[in-house]
Amino acid sequence: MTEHTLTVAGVTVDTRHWIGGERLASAATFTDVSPVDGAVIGEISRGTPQEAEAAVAAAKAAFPGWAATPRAERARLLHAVADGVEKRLEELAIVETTDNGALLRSHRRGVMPRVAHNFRFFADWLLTLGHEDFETRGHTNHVSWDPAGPCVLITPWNAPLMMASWKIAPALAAGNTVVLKPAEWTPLTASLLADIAAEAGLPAGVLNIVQGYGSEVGDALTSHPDVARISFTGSVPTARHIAAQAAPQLTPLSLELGGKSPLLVFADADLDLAADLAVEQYDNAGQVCLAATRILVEESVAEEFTRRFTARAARLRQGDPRDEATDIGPNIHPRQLDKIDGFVQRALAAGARAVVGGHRGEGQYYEPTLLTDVAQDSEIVQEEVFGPVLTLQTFRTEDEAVRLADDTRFGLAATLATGSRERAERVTARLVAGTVWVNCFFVRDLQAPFGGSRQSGVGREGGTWSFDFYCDLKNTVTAPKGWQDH
Ligand code: TXE
Repeated sequence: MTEHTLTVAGVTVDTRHWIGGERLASAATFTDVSPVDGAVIGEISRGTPQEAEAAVAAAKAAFPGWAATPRAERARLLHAVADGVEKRLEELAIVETTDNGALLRSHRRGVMPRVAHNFRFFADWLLTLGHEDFETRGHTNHVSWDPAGPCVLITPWNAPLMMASWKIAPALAAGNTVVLKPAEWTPLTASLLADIAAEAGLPAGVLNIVQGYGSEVGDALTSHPDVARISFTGSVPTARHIAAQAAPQLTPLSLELGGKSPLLVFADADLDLAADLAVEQYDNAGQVCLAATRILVEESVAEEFTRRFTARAARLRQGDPRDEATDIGPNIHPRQLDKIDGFVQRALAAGARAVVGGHRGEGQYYEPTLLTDVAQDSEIVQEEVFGPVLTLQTFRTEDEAVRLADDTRFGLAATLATGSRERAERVTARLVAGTVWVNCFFVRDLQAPFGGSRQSGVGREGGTWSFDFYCDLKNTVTAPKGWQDH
């Protein structure tokens, strides 16, 4: 360990920013704490507006060179980043688990392979990105995808490297340069990614990372006139603030925000599958924007569904996320835990009944919880808890199910459990949601659009939609004749 590094499970992590291909330390630091056991991991450079400014300047300086780099070369470098992620997969997995408390087994087998895949996917897509030509009155209209410029990417703590790669890969593939601001609760894997990118040969200034608090470095990034795009994943209030900062420059925004998604269980469903889908919503201790946290069950099967759900919930093992046998780890921060418990205790005081859980666990753990006897307009049904807390309501008709499912200010996702294809098609067509899962959950092809409606977000990413966002589309109209050269 040196003054500017720390060690997590034998892995050395640089605690400084990564700007213009160099490490840069701030005068001040903030303390990174592990949610696994509350232990201090170390001190991280606490960015200032000056460092944010330096990062944007580095991204701006690197932009012309990177934008002019042939696509095949950009794709090769992104594949080299993916190679580095795969080579250091075990290290990334243990560091991420220590930093954010999500399960090591998920990081090893699901999340980190997906991080590498994000880089490969957008590298390959770049090579297929075509040009389109139209003709009008003999004039060709040639549509091209130009890189937009420096992009600011702001990521949350619930899936730190996953979210970072989901934004960095398409932004860089499109020929943009990037300033990443990771969440202050989970700064570590972004720093490892800087090492990986440098080893892969990514030119200096193409990827820059500023650590620190959103409230301290955020405005300098999001109000900067040289920033061409802002992509943000996080909370609705922060999104509103960022949108206001970006408004004077009219900087295009991609916002992926919270959710309060429903799981609709119809009487014709396979109830074992429905119960499996319901307990799956406790994944990552409920800190998943897509989680179907409102279970809506047809009244005639509610009792049987609840019986099967509680049996499964009782078998869940809560504990150290580094242990392969653990199903539910800790929540990210004492502040989040207070927030979760506040929601639950207010709901109980308002007359809700805890079918499962309803309390804090040891340390930074919250018991998996299922609340019933909740009103549709109550806080617990309307607000995102972001913890292992589900509600259960019943319905009698399909109309009622759709009405309850749709009655929030969010529109991120919905999950249906039904044995009827016709019903699935009917209900899906009526729901407002960016993603609908039918008898499954969480599976998603990267070619498909991802994002939310209403206050769950603005815009879609994935496949061609990512390139739509990270590119300036240009139409060049050329006259049929008049050339002087030969
Ligand atoms: O989010 P913030 P918080 C929801 C979830 C959670 C709640 C609060 O309901 O309980 O948000 O979490 C950066 N300018 N989600 O407070 O503040 C911040 O540093 C620029 C859902 O952690 O939105 C971090 O990098 N950036 C969600 C990022 O924004 C700013 C994931 C997210 O933090 C900033 C996370 C500013 N002024 C929380 N202020 C999802 N959609 O998955 C903060 N940030």
